[in-house]
Amino acid sequence: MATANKNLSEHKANQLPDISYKKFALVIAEWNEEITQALGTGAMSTLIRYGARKENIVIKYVPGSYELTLGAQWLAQDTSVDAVICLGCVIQGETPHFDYICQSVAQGIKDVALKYNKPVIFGVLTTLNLIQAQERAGGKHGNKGDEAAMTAIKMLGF
Ligand code: DLZ
Repeated sequence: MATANKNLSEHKANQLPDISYKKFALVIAEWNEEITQALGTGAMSTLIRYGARKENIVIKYVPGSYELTLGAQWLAQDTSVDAVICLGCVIQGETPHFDYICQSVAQGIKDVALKYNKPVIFGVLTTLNLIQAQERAGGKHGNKGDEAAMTAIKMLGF
């Protein structure tokens, strides 16, 4: 699933909606904290850069990516929240644990989006090693937290 030549942060001029009164909720996994904090910083700076107000952005933490789904559900059920952005980093280990977590969180986030009928964005890195994660959390492949925030903004303009 290569992403060369594709970056979700790209957008056409005047394509984005006014988000100055939109409320965003970030739910961030603490596992692989160095990476997820970088994703969070990227997401925050993109939201602010495109017009969100700091006081309209809530940040919550969960222990690991597996818990992102429930965290997202708790945030999405608040009718004042317009979009939820889930940020995590799952790195493959020696056991099939990786597959179970990735599968669960991807399905779970989709389920929450459909249940609450609002954007719930999958900003979860699923990488083979730490280097791949670093490359996508402010390294040579950009910052996927930034892209997750931009995806939320674009969905609010749907
Ligand atoms: C247990 C676990 C492992 C092995 N690896 C990761 C990981 O790479 N990334 C991540 O976000 N979380 C990991 N976790 C923790 C699980 O997501 C979860 O928090 C625990 O299984 C408790 O439900």
